[in-house]
Amino acid sequence: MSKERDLEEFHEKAKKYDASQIQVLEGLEAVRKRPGMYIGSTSSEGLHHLVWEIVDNSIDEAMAGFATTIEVIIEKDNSITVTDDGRGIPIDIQEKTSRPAVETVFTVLHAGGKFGGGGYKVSGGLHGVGSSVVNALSSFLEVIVQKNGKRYYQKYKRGQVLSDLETIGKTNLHGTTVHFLPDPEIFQETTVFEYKKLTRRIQELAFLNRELKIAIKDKRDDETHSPQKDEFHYEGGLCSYIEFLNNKKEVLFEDPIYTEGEMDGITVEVAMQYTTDFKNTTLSFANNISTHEGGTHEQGFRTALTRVINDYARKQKILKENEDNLSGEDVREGLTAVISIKHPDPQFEGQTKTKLGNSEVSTITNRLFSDAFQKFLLENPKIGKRIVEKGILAAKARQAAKRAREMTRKKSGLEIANLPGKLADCSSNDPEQTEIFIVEGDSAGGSAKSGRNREFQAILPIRGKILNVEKASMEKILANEEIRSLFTAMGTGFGAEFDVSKVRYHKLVIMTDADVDGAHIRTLLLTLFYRYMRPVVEAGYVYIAQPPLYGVKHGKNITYVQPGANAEDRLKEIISNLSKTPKPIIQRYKGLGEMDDHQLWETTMDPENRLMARISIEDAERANIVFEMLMGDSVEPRREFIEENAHYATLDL
Ligand code: TSJ
Repeated sequence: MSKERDLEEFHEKAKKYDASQIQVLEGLEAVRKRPGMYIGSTSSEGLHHLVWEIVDNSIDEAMAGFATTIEVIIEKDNSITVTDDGRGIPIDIQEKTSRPAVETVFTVLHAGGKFGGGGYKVSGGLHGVGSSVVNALSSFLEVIVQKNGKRYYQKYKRGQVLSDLETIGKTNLHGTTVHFLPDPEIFQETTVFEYKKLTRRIQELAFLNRELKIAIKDKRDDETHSPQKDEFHYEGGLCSYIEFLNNKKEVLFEDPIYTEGEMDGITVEVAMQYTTDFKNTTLSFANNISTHEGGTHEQGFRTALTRVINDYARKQKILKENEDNLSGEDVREGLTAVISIKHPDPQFEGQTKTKLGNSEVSTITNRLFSDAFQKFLLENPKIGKRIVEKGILAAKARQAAKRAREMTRKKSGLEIANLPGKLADCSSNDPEQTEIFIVEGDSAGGSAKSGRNREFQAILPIRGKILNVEKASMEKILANEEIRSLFTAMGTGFGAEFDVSKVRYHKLVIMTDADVDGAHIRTLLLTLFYRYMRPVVEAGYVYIAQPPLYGVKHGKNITYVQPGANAEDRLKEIISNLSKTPKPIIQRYKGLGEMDDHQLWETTMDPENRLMARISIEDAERANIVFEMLMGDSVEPRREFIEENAHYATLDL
């Protein structure tokens, strides 16, 4: 069975994660002294957290393919019982401790990595403090393991072993049962569980793991509680989740679009469906943990969604040549999507540690989803058309709203006064029409200023030298006057206040020389955008100007050779088509400074003739990697690296 082979393969891979499996042994006393350190708080939140610490282990067993059924019971006394039908926690005596493995699970604080190893783990990042913490914070905890034809039992009190592991009978069943009572000495605010709160997450787990059957039972029967139970099993998995979320909403097409794929040991699942309303609901998960703050999986999905829809709209000619691409926001209007990835080593970042950080995930999600979605659109042209038309409608509404706002908010004197002195702004203040060129060097900046169309093109010269300090740290770069000017000119604010909707130009064009230093400055700027203006990159607002490589002068005429594939062949062809007299003069442009203002306009800035490369989030991400490399110590690989990586896909605009 391929599932088993996959698992075997995975175990091999998992061995490489040895470093993360280092166990820090510490007494459970520490946990009782500072419970907040281990479970966040001792309020109702922390109390419920105990349940997830236990349930997560059963989920891990299910994700590994060994358990299918989990039951959670709130007992009459507000103790909790969790049961699964997995392999049962190992009971064999460990060499290191001379104790049964199961005892170690409950009595030794495991920091990072987990006993048993391998498999995708819920506990991979956010949790990971585990069952011993629950044990330490419980008045009592009992475990029953069923395996090898026997039933084993052990009990603990506030983390201390009460009796050795014992055999309490025979059985053909297999699985683990844990029963614990949270210690009121620790949970002084409340020890009462909320059925609803537990049920919400249990249902979510059922949506995320379609093989899983998970039940919850409330046995309490008092003034405030009556017995009740629920059972969840969704064979439709994420599609069932979408249907649940879109219940009561009008949908654009019947069945949710679903894709599932695997790459480099990372599995990616996406389900989505459009509704006729305006809201976008995107839920994302990594190893069953909700990633509220988003992250690389959402990023990869969004980029792919926007690109695939625009490509499709162009190919099908639903979007005309003279019309702009649909923005990310446009194509997400009315979208309900659930993204769920499983990763052997998820990295959680952000303020609440609910943002997925693994950079490789954005490319993988992008690729897997792109391929599947592209295929879907080709096979379902009616739905494809409906999706594109919905996006076009969203774009029109957005433009109309913007025009209305522009009417009431004309450029005020104050705004101009606040703009940086170096900036030669344009006269239009419609961001959809306007462009800002960031130009390397004052002399090229001068040519650009006099060559531009001042109606819609703004110029901000950047002094290359200041930036071109090898090993300049991001802090230094941010302290740079001209970089700050750039943020001011963009109008988006900075850091936490960053607001992409305030952007003053929808095209931000980096114009640097076609040499190593130029590539370097470009890398720095792209890194800067990637880290601090990411939404601007995601929206597809960042471009790289493509000045010509050659000019062939023949009498009064100049023919230019644009960069791209076969540039040299194209040069030869131009020359061979010219008469010998006067003799053609070939000029190779190394810097922008070699062109006068008119040439710069004609070749590089005029929307009618120019070639620009639009920067995708992946391009910017690559620049970020190059930048990291630049921060390294040796100089030569650094230079080589810049030269090798300074290629970007070109696109006719
Ligand atoms: F962690 C815990 F003790 F709190 C707990 C663990 C609680 C509950 C309700 C279930 C579990 C649990 C653990 N369910 N299934 C497992 N599986 C293992 O620990 C296990 C079994 C076999 C092997 C093996 O390699 O043979 C490895 C593992 C990790």
